[in-house]
Amino acid sequence: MYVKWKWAGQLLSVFAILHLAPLLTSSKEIIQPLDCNDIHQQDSSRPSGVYTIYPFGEKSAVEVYCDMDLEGGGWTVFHKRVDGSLNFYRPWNHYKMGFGNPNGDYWLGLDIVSALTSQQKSELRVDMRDFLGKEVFARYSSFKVDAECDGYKLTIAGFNNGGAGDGLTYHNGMKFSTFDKDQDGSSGSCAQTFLGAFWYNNCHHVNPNGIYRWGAMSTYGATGMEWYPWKGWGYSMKAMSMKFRLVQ
Ligand SMILES: [Ca+2]
Repeated sequence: MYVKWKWAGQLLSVFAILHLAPLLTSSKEIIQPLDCNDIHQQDSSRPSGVYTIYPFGEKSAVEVYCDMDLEGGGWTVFHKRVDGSLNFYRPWNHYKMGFGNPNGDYWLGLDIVSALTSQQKSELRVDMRDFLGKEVFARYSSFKVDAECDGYKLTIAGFNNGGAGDGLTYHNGMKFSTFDKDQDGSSGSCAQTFLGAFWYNNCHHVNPNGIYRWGAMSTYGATGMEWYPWKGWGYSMKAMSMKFRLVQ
């Protein structure tokens, strides 16, 4: 008798799993987040870390680092350099598609940044740290990156100083350039000269994708991960990150 009831119980369990599984899956699909702000809105107690977002719908899962601490959280981090372990001197296609690991050094990709900042009004925050542990930031109340057919043009406004100074207004309105795609405001190639990839003008006040150089170095000027208004062109940061968030 006992055995019979045990079988019946197992059959009931199988029945429940088979019939509930589609319901569980579909409820999951409904809450697929577009960006880190969506994740934060769903549950504001979630900590900073790596999450999955769906910037182009249900088949576009991508790993991203979300900052849930700064100024209330909800920031989608699209550029992060913490230890120099990753080479950022890369071609156009890498900057378009993204590279690295969001647990460490990485670049999310211009297609995603463009899609998310074009759909909704966004703000930008850039954080940086020197080798003595001092931290500063720059914030911009408006940040947009156009589509690839428009050269991923940068539009930025509303500077707010967190100690770093305004390094990005000089780059406003510029298209993105890499060593194999020159769209800068110089007769030469800024990406090749300064060993990075950015919205170069003629050429830069900041070089977040420059080479990792462990602080001050006078040779090969302006090729490091610099932020000129804070430390000049001869000092490469220990860490830097760039992040955006929906403006409510
Ligand atoms: Ca040029």
